[in-house]
Amino acid sequence: MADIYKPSLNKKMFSFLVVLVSALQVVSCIDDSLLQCNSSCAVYDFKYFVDKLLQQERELSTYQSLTNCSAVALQAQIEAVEDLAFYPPLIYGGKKYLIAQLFFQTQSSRVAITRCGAFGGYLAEIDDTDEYAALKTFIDSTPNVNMIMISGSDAATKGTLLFQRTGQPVPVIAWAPNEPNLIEEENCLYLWRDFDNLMMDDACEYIPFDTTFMCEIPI
Ligand SMILES: [Ca+2]
Ligand SMILES: [Ca+2]
Repeated sequence: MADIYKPSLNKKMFSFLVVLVSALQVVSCIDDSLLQCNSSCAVYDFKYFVDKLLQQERELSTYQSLTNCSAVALQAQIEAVEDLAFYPPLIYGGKKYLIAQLFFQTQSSRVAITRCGAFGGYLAEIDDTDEYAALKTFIDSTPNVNMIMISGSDAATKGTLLFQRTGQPVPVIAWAPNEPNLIEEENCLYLWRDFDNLMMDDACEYIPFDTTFMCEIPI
């Protein structure tokens, strides 16, 4: 029987567990009253999300060694978690783009980068105007979101945006009206749906209600 095990699978399993732990940490910080949420407020249905993760953790624990079948099953489990945590994806240019559902948002660009990495990617990097146009259409088709964190930070030098992953300059800039503010703590780059998905700078460590992040994952 052909051996379909790949070295990256162990990494993916580890990444999955990172996501699991992150999600449980999020839940551990929320008020108990939110756990009473039911399907009438699905956006914050943490209990459903946690139950699914725990169920999948139990199934993962049965994989003492990776056989052909369990490797396929594990990939299916990872994709199931992806479906829970993100809105339906965009496939463009050999990449998968994922916008985190609002209950999976984070209050830190560092955590957002970790969560994208857990799924094999990074904060979305707009490399050219075609990619930017595709992402604008994608955001317009995604419900409930307004500000979407993408890759880009000027924490090192105010006014000079660099991709966090590579340190390279952000090549496409299209500011929304009155942006960038260049306020000291506004070091991260966002797309702003209310302004035709033009760009704004805002804080990396504070995310209001309708803000989330977008991952880009090579496929
Ligand atoms: Ca890109
Ligand atoms: Ca700003």
